[in-house]
Amino acid sequence: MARQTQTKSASKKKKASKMKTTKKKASSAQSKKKATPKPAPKLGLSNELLLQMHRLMVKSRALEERLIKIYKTGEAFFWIGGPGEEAYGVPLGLLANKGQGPKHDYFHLHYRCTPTMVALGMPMIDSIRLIMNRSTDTSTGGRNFSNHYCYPEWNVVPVGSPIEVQYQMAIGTAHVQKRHKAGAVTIVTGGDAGSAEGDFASCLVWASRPANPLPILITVQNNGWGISTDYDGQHGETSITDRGKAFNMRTRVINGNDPIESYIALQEEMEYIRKEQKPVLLEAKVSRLYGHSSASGANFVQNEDCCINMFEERLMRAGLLTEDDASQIKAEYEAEARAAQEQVRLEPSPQKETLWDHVYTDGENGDWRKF
Ligand SMILES: Cc1ncc(C[n+]2csc(CCOP(=O)(O)OP(=O)(O)O)c2C)c(N)n1
Ligand SMILES: [Mg+2]
Repeated sequence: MARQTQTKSASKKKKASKMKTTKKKASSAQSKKKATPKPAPKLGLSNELLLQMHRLMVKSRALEERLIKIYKTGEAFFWIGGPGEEAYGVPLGLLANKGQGPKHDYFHLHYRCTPTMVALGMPMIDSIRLIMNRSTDTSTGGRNFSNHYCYPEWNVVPVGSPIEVQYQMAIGTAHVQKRHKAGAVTIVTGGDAGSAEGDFASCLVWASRPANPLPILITVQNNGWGISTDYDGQHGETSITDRGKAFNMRTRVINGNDPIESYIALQEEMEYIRKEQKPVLLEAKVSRLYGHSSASGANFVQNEDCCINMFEERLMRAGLLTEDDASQIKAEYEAEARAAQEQVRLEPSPQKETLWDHVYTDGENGDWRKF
């Protein structure tokens, strides 16, 4: 009996101490939870990323507006660029696997991709050297238009002036990447009007062959215009991406004026391409904030949506940015762009001796006079 009582009381004690331990565990878990509160991201992405994207968007806009001023004051012959496409172009640059060679992503860009280049890390002065045609311009040696970038170290192949040829060329790097099996993708960008050209159709055909589909992100930045011809009069298809459906290709239309939607969509589509090694056709609806180019005046267009203004309003409502922060960031980048222009003014123009550098025919410098 005594033994029984002892056993009972021992088991009671054990139970009690077990309960205590469980309670202790629960309360320590609670206190741990309290010690490291994880605020849910207010706008779907981390606050750091949102503020990083905002800064890069403002930087890209400040650079483009400086390029326009350089043109308007007669210090450049021509301007074309991407103000209005920051909310789409910046996420595209941030999400890339940057580097040289087929194990990294390839970029076949067009002339509205300053936001992507800024997100990749291009210094402002590079773009200013290009538009001011200085020999220090690393993209073209001072011999091409603004926004015609070339960065072999980041797989940014030279931007061409004939529109859409990049869609055909992109097939080549996508083929190589597929063979390397490193999960890298080829990214090709262009405009809505240009999608009428044969190169675009060829790209859809070659990207989607069932025997060898390619890891390629085919994008169209649809601003509703081809110089002065509007979209509605030219396109029988409702969306440009509808054309991808005929090739059983994964397609997506996004609001390219929304950096959060753009980032999330691009991340999902790039992950799909890396994993499945198949193409995606993506259309981003964007604004054209300064018209086509300097050929159409390069003046601010009042009735277009401005992605930076809209993003700043959201960041302010979420308590992530104040008006003072926004004007300070803008002033900082405007000053950087102005200082870069002042430096570039002192740099030399290309000389006649270098005219045929990097031009090759049959392995020789291609002086057309000697053909
Ligand atoms: C092969 C070729 N045809 C015509 C032109 C002249 N051109 C330059 S830009 C442009 C409009 C392109 O519009 P879109 O593709 O929508 O791009 P956006 O300029 O609107 O971004 C045209 C026709 C050219 N550069 N190359
Ligand atoms: Mg267009």
